Amino acid sequence: MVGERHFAARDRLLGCFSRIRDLAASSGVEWPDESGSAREKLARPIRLVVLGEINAGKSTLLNALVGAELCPAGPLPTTQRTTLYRHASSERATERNGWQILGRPLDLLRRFELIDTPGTNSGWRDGVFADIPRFEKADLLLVVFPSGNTWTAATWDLVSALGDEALERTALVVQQSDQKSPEDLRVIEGHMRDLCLKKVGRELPIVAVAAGLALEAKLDPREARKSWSASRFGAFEEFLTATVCESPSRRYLIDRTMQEAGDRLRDIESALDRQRRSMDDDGWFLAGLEREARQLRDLVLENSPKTLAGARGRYENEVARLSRALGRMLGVGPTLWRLFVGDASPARIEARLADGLGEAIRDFAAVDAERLLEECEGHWNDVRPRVIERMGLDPGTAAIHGDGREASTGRFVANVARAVPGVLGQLRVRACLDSPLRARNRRLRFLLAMVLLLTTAAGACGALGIDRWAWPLAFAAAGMGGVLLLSAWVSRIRIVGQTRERLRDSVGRFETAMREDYGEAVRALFDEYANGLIGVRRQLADRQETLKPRQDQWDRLHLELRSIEQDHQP
Ligand SMILES: Nc1nc2c(ncn2[C@@H]2O[C@H](COP(=O)(O)OP(=O)(O)OP(=O)(O)O)[C@@H](O)[C@H]2O)c(=O)[nH]1
Ligand SMILES: [Mg+2]
Repeated sequence: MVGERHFAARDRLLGCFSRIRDLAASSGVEWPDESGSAREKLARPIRLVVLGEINAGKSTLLNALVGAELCPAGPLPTTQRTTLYRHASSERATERNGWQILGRPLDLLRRFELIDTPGTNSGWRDGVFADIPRFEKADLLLVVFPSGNTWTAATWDLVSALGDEALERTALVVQQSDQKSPEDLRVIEGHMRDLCLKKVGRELPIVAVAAGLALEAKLDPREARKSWSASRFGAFEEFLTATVCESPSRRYLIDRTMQEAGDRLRDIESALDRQRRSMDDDGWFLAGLEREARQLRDLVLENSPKTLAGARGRYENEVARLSRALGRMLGVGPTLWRLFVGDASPARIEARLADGLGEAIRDFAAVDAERLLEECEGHWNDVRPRVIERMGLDPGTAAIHGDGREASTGRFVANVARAVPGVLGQLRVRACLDSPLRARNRRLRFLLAMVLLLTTAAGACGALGIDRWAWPLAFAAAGMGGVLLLSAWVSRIRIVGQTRERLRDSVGRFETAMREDYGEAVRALFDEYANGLIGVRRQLADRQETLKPRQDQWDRLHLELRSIEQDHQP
C-alpha cells in the first residue's frame, strides 16, 4: 500500500501521542490548544486531487488507488461535481461549499482524502477553475491527461493558473498508457516536458499509468500478474510514496510531532515532580500537625502534677467522710455490739474508702476528660481549615467529636479509675486500722468482762443479803462501766484522729499512685484524637499510590518515544 512505512511510523507516533495525552489528563496537566500543531497536521489524511479533461481517466485513477469502484467512471462525461471522498464508518453523503462530501468505510481513506473533479473542458469547467485556490491546498495535485491527447488547452490553462507553491506539489499523469507503446510514451513525455516549460517555466514530474488495468488487477487477482505490470501502477504508487508520504515536509511533520510529544512528556514529568514534592511537603505538614498534637499531650502530662493536685480536694473530702463514718462505727453502741459478734470494721472501712475514692476519681476524671476533649477540639478546629487549605481535602470533624466523644470520655474515666486499687494499696487503710482496733477491742473486752463480773458479784451479794459487799461492788461495777465508756470514747477519738491524719498525710502517695494511670489515660485519649489525622495520612498515601503507575506509564512512554525517534532516524 502507498506509504506503508510512513503510515506505520505515523500511527505508532500518534498512538504514543494519544497515550501521552491520556497520561496528561490523568495527571491533571493542562493540554495546550492543538489547532495548527504538527500532530494535528500529521493526523489529518493526505489530500489528493485529480484534475483534467473529460474521460482522461481521473476517476479511474482514484479507483485504482483505492482498489474499489469508488468514483463513478465511464466513457460519457461522468463526474459532474467536485466530490471529496473521506473515511466514514458507514456510507454517508453531505455537502460543503458546493462540494459533495462522501463518507465511505474504506481503509485507504483513513490515510488519504481523494478529490475527484469534473473535466476541465466539461460544462462544469467554470466551477473547476473557480475552485483552484481550494485545490491548491491539497498535498498533491495530479493533473491527468489521456495518453491519446496530452495537449488539451483547457487542462494546460489550468496548470498555468496554479500558483508557484501549488506547482511544487503538482504532478502530470499520462493515463491510459496501455494504449501507447513505450516509444510513443517517451515521445509524449518529452513533448509534455517542453509544453510544461513553456506554460509554467518549470518541469513537473510526469508519470504514465494505465489505471484501468491496475483497477482490474486489484479487483480480480486472476488478472493481477498480467495487468499489474502492464499498468505501471506500482511505479505510480512508489512515486506517491516518495512525493507525499516520505517528502521532506512530511518528515518534518513527524520530527515536529516527536518534539511536541517530547515537550508534552516533559510537562508531565515536571507536573509529576511537582505533585511528588507537594505530597512530600504534605507529609511533612502532617508530621508537623502530629507533632503539635504530641506537644499538646506532653504539655498536659507536664501539668499533670498540678491537675492531680486538683484531685486532692476530692481526696480530702473523701478522707473527712471516711473519718465521720469511722467515728460512727467506733461509737459505744456499735463497738459493744461488735465485741460480741466480732469486728470487721477495717475491711468495711476499706471497702467504703474504695467505693468513695473510686467515685471521686471517676468524677474527677469525667471533669478532666471534658477539659482535655475541649483542648483537643480547639486544636482540631485550628488544624482542620489548615488541612483543607493546604491539601484540599476535608479531614471532617475530630475523631473524639459527637458520638465518639462520650465513648472517649468513658474510656478515659475507666483508664484513670484503674488507679483505685493502686491507691488503696498505697494507703494500706485496713492494715493500719487492724492493730489499733484489735488492741482497743481487747481492752474494752477486758473492761466489759470486769463490769459484768463486778455486776454479777454485786447482784449475788445483794441476793444473799450481804449488803456490805453488794453496794461497793455495784459502785465498782459502775465505775468500771465508766472507765469502759471513757476508754471507748478516748480510743475512738484517737483512732479516728490518727486515721484521718495518716490519710491526710498520704495525699502525696495518693497523687503518686494516680500519676501513672492518669498518664496512660491521657496518652490513650490523645492517641484517639490523633486518629483523626490518620485518616488524612491514609488519603495522602492513596494519592501517593496513584503517582506510581503514572510514573511507570511515563517511563514506558518515554522509552517508546525514544525508540520511535531512533527508528525514524534517516
Ligand atoms: N484503456 C484504458 N481505458 C481507461 C483507462 N482508464 C480509464 N479508462 C476509460 O476511460 C473512460 C473515462 O474514464 P473516467 O475515469 O470516467 O474518466 P474521467 O476523467 O473521470 O471522466 P469524467 O468523469 O467524465 O470527467 C472510461 O471508459 C474508462 O474505462 C485505462 O487505463 N486504460
Ligand atoms: Mg470522472
